[in-house]
Amino acid sequence: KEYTPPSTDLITLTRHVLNDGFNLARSSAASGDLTILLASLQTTCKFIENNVRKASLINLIGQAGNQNVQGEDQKKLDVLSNEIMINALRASGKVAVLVSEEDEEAIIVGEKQEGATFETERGKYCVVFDPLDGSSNIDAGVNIGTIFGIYLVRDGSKGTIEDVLRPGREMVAAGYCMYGSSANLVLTTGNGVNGYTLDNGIGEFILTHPNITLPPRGKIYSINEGNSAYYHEPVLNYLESIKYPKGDRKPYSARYIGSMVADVHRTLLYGGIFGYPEDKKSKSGKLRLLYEAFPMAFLTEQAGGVATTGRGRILDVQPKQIHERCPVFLGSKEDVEEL
Ligand code: AHM
Ligand code: MG
Repeated sequence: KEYTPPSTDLITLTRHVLNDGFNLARSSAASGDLTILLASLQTTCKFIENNVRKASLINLIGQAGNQNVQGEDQKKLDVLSNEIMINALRASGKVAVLVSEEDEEAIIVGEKQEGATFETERGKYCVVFDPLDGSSNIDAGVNIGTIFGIYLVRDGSKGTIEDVLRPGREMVAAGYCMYGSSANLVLTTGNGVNGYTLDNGIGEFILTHPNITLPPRGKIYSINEGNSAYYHEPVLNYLESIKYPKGDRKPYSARYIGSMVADVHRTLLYGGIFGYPEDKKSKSGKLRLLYEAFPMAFLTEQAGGVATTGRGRILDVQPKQIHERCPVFLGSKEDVEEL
């Protein structure tokens, strides 16, 4: 058999952002700043990944003993991941506003924080993030992930909450890192979607999934059907139509992990439809608009798919509050249009 040597010309995430295939035109700022910010986000993902892998060994499994702003019990890994992100992003000097799922208030960088001995330099980006999504899956070792979206502060603004209360279509970049059998960082800066896999040996994210494109139609549906008793009729009718199709179409397969990052990752790669609808119990669904729905909708559209609330384009929703929720359906164009 012929020997195929491993590549000696690796495209790392940083190299890719600096040189290849990236159009940073959507951010009118110098691209160098965004590159530094993305480098800082990469480091946080590696740091979190390292803790996720060791969690069972170093007593990081289980509850932290407090509740977050959504009234949910925080896990130790939630709290740790949040601190990792806030510290790294503040230290980057490139951010003005941070919004985390785990913190009730937005953090305005540059204001002296309680207990801090110095003021952090304020940059021109705002980062909205869920440091560790899919917390209910942590203790079972199922895939979890970090989700982030990035805005540029508005012209003339020094960084206020208004800079993040903007429709998702104004984001300049968005992505997630999935901690699964490998760590995969998937990113868009408004010019398509690329996926990178962490090579733990050299500590770099390597381009492994260039130009991720959703197939126009899939064969998988991903929704928590256990909530059917609460679903509104259009959603129930849609589910019926894919489980008992007419003509020669085959029924769809069900796949639901309960970690948005993992369910969306699979949807981006294999196609199909993912949904967390509004229902009779949860009037706006469960997922958060700013740091769950917007980044995933941005990625989906950039990969050629569609992302809707069921009433309109997710990226056009005007947020009123940083932690508000939003119904989500996203995936292959034909599937979502059919829904
Ligand atoms: P979390 O931010 O508290 O982890 O909740 C968000 C998660 C998503 O990852 C996932 O899509 C959804 O909750 C699953 O919810 P459910 O268990 O109701 O199906
Ligand atoms: Mg979460």
